[in-house]
Amino acid sequence: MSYITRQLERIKKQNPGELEFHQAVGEVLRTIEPYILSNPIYEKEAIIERLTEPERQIKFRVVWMDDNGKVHVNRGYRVQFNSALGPYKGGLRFHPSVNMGIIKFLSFEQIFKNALTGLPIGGGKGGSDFDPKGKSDREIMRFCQSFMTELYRHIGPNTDVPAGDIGVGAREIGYLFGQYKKIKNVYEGTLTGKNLLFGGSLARKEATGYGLLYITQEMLNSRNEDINGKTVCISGSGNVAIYAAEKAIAMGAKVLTMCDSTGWIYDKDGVDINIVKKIKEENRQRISEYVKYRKSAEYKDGKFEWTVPCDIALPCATQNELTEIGAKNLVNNGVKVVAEGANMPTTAEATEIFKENSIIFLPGKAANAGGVAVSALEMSQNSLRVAWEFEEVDNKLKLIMKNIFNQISDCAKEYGKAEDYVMGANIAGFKRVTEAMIAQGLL
Ligand code: NDP
Ligand code: 2IT
Repeated sequence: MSYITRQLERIKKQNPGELEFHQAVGEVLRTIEPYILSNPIYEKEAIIERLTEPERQIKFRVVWMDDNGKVHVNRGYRVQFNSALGPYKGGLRFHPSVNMGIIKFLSFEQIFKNALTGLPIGGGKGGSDFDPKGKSDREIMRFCQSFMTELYRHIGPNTDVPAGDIGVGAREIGYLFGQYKKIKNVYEGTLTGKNLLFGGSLARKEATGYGLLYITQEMLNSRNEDINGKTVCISGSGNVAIYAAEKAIAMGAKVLTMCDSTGWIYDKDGVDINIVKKIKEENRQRISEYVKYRKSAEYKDGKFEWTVPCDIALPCATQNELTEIGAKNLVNNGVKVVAEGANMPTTAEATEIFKENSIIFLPGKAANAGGVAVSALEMSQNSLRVAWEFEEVDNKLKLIMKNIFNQISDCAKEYGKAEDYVMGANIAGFKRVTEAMIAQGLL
């Protein structure tokens, strides 16, 4: 049995029931297996054992009271996975599906993603099984305050810097920041994605979606192609999806679909992103509202299965949303590119279908790294006590996404499969992190 097979079996045994974590580790280790096996130093240094064991896992009780005086208890999590390259860095997710396996998979992915940005950030992730849907502003505030009343002791600008993810945006970050400041009596950038009034960075809100389009354009450039004139299907209608759509439209593409967890819209004339922003960002409504504003659009209840023909597919909602069914629909309809805005949105089976059909596939840990990259730029601005202009941050983001594409593409070429960006991203991220780990000794 190879070193990798033994490790994968151990990981399953030692982390029972953590399916998404098994999946994320399996995907990384299998794609880089030949590379690891041809470099005996990794086994000698027990690198896989160390890389797959979080430095620290925190799990805590969060008690809060709703507007009717009823008391609720939720679980809070923070997984501080790897600090070889910098303070733990990664978002907080508030969603009823959250459990330790999901936070561990996200945190594990974050290690490699953050390494690819080239910026000094380690990997971490946290969250809660709290469901923000249907809660009042005050309830959200009380939950965030209670969550931070435990989390504050584990984080800090040089230790661990959380940010947003599903269910956590600028409003939640504001409440979390306020409570952190009150308890610690320090005004410091220990969270990113903040309001511009208290240390937030211009272009952070847009960064993940914009970055996704920058790297997609970079990849198309390398093939003498362009986004201009292409059709794009997007899933999700949250932070990542909205700014991916905005940038795709600005680059001359036509966005045909968006969705949420209740249903999806198809606008044959192209999605009007200002309507989506109004519905989602301002009114916090369901995507079904969209058809009230646009005659060219239709709404369908239920899961979006990528049935609308397009050149480029951008899954931007959640993990394992793009299954075999969706992959077959995309392939049959002639999709050319799939780029992941969400974290691990494509199942292993669906990824295989894209591979078999030579569909260009940009994995999330490279393609959605723009968000965390601008978070790292927010940390820099906070340390310097400066605020850069939008254009300056946006230009840095473009450069970072270009560098990421070059790294994963060069790495894919070097290890023999020029178009295999999954392998390219995994090897490039792995090399950076493990080199730092080895240089820092046995930890
Ligand atoms: P948001 O909460 O802003 O939006 C999430 C979107 O996905 C909503 O439209 C939501 O619909 C939909 N969604 C969530 N869960 C499900 C589900 N189980 N089934 C169907 N639809 C679902 O989150 P973000 O846009 O920030 O995050 C989206 C993805 O991008 C996640 O995978 C996240 O980890 C990843 N990501 C986010 C980054 C960021 O900077 N925010 C950076 C890099 C990656 P509904 O409202 O109905 O729940
Ligand atoms: O998955 C991710 O990269 C994020 N949710 C953003 C993390 C961050 O620290 O900005």
